[in-house]
Amino acid sequence: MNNKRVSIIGVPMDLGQNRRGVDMGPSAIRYAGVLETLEALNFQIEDLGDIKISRPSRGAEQLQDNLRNLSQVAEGNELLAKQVDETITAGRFPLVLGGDHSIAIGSLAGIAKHYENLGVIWYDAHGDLNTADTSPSGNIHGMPLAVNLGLGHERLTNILGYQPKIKPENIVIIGARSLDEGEKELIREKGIKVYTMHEVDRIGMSAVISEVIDYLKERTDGVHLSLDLDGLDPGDAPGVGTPVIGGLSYRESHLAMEMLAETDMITSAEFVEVNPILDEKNKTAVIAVGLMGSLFGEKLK
Ligand code: 6HN
Ligand code: MN
Ligand code: MN
Ligand code: MN
Repeated sequence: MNNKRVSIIGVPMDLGQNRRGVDMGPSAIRYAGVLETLEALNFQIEDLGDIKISRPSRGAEQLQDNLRNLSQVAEGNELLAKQVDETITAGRFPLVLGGDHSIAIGSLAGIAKHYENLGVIWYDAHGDLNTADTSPSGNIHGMPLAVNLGLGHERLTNILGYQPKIKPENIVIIGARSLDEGEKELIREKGIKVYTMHEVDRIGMSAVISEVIDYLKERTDGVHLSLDLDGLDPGDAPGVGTPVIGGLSYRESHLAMEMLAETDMITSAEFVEVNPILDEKNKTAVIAVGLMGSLFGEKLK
């Protein structure tokens, strides 16, 4: 990692889905030692604390137009976008800790304005490419990648006043094994590059990441890593709200992070969906911190 100055931003967001507890993700990840790990690697760390997320009032209608908690999710993401934007303007690397994956709406809004061609690595069991029209759940954490392509409700797509945030050809999804029909259609229509579990099984993580690096290197001027812990197999990372069997192992994920570290191409990152209530003794947060260590250049693991 070229940038030695890192700002940690916690986002205790659990309103993009139905299961409570993922709002405690940032504390669990701090408790698992993120600051100590990165400081030991000689990064200069600043912890900006947590973004304020407002709660919906009790009994209020939360699902409007198939978008659960739209206004709270939009408001939280507006605050996050500003914080991330300021961090990059100050020349620092934003490391965002979730929270559910709806927070990728705010982080990418803050990041993408600083690049002509931002690349995005979406490490996830899911595509997160639904809109209110295709979503089976109404959960906004299943929509952030579509939102960043400019598809979806204006309150979400237009954060910081511009859209789209990213181009479809600059996205690579890794680890997908649970895609909804509407998402598959969008992937075909937009030509989004996807390495499903099938490709990982077939050619191995080493070849997948080499291809991803070559692909993004020639077309992007910065790369954001959006890592959903449910990309990993629930045997390794049980503390997630939407687990899908047959996922990436800790070893494969660790290798992916190491190979990315060697390229110095990652310019921002977020680790999301750690849910301590569903976890086993903070295992998933510990794994998240282990992966961050590898991404930031920890050797001999
Ligand atoms: N995530 N595709 C399903 C939905 O409800 O749209 C699951 C989404 C999961 C989202 O894990 O970030
Ligand atoms: Mn996700
Ligand atoms: Mn997921
Ligand atoms: Mn290793």
